[in-house]
Amino acid sequence: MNNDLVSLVKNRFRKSFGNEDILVFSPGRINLIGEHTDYNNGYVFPAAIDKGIIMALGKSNTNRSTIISVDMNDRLELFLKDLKRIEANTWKNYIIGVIAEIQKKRGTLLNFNCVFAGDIPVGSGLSSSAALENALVFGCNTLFNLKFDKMELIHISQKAEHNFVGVNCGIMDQFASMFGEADKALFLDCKTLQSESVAVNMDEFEIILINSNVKHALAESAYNDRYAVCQKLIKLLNKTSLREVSYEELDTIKTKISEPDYRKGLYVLQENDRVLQCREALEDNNMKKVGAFLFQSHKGQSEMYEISCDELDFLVNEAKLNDAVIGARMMGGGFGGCTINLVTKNGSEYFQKKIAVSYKKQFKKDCSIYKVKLSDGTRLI
Ligand code: GAF
Repeated sequence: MNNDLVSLVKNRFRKSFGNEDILVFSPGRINLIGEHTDYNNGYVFPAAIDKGIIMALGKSNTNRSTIISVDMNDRLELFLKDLKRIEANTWKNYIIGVIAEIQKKRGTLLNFNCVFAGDIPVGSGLSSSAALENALVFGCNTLFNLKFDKMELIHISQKAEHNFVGVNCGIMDQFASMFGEADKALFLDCKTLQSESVAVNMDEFEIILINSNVKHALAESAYNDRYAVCQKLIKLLNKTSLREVSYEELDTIKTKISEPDYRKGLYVLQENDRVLQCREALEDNNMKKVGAFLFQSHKGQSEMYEISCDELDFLVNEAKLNDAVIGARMMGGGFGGCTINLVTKNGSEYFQKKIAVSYKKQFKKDCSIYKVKLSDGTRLI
């Protein structure tokens, strides 16, 4: 927990509104493996991390609700009876979306004040958006005793993203942020929403995230394009999701679709298989094997699903050349953001120094490096 951030949020709330009623921490997430499989009803293997959003909330007697983002140095004044999406791409739509989706189920809320700040770099693939949605939905649920269970809360968060932000995201990010467990990764079947927490033995390894600091301007529309390709494939195959499709079935439409679309479908099928194999390897405590699946996953994402970029490919290739790294791949929606690296503790420092230098030399800009721990999910603090 970032105590400086907690103090910052508390102080800002007290300065603006008096004492807060509740304080929430909602984490970002990593994903070991299983990328772009969630909206295909497939398997994912994420974990919550020790970076996230701190949010203070309190009831208000005024005629509007005020939400302050400390990081953006910005505020939002809302009349809760009349909520509309804002046209511009802004953090405010996450807030408006969550409140609107709650109100669809529980009617207009009483007014409240809210102050939040985070230590997840925005657009880095660590899901600052799900952390924000979950912080707010969890906070309102507690503040107003709305009696949603956690599964309902994450569906509200996801709907906010679909209907107010305009991203057709799956459920992985909201699930991991809400249900995360310290030192564990969550194997999740996105079709049944059954999950199993698997201990990740980090005695010898560290999880190092390397942020390419690339933010693709069209990342959201490119994400939706991938979603659309998968929808097109299942329509042709007369299935409800790619989870229901076998390799043989996919081959039956090979001549009816473009080669890039075929490869994208094939990637999803293969990535689902990799998640299952990776879980076995993790349960056998065979970290080298886990790492090998990460490298394979990156190759699929880059060459088949086409969601990588030069900077991410460079970071993974450099990692592969370093003996201390047993696995690396790009992570999250893609087109920029972070790579995840499994690195031996002994060689980690040297690896970090070396890759920072080579990245700078190659792209004339800095990457950012974070060491993360697997953490518990959204909670009161
Ligand atoms: C983003 C989405 F929000 C997730 O639902 C998931 O699809 C991920 O990209 C890719 O695996 O983080």
